[in-house]
Amino acid sequence: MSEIIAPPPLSTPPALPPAPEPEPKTTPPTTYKLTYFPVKALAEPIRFLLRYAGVEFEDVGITKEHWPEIKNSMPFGQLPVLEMNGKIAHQSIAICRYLAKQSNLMGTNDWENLEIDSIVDSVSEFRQKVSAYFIEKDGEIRAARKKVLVEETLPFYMGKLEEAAIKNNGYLACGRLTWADLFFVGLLDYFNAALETDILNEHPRLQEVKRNVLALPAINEWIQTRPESDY
Ligand SMILES: N[C@@H](CCC(=O)N[C@@H](CS)C(=O)NCC(=O)O)C(=O)O
Repeated sequence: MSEIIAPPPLSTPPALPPAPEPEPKTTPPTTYKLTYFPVKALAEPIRFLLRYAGVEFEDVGITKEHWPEIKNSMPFGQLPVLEMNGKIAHQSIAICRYLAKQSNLMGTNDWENLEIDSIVDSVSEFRQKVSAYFIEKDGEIRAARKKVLVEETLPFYMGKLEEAAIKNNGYLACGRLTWADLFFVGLLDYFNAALETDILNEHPRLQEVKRNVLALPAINEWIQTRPESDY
């Protein structure tokens, strides 16, 4: 009988190098480019919302001279527009609402969102009446429009908004901070410049709305560092 030769002991196979970790799937951050004229006006609520969301954005100010060259390339021939990763959005209120959704500044149900939208639409309605005066070139028409604005339109809208601020405890809707507050306060410099007065003078609860918004750290920092402009 032949001698059974035991097989050599199995040596422990060398440890395989660890499988490479799968590349983490990171979505590149959205790039934001806001295009408007070099003023606050309709773009300022958008800037407030971008700052509140803590995102960096390119802020492009088109001069009056340059505007005719690019007007026709804009979705509805107007500014502001916000480009997000190259996709272009227009209509300032729609843009604000979109940004508010990313920042938890919406209502918590359809009724609350209706409340917010109603305030924003009322502020926008007032803004359009102010603009109709502000952009008018004819001196007589301008004077007539200003008289109506100062004596009727302004007290009416500010009175109604003051009531909203009383009801909502220093905010304009839902009893807490929403994008309606940032929208309104973002437009205040434009209103004050156009009407040459502090439109909140006689409205203490609207002054509180303003204080509440300006006390937000991101907005406060923006106000300190934003470029100077007339309105
Ligand atoms: N409803 C639009 C209004 C935009 C608008 O009126 N834009 C003005 C400047 S505030 C404009 O682009 N004017 C130049 C033009 O119409 O050629 C919005 O809210 O974005």
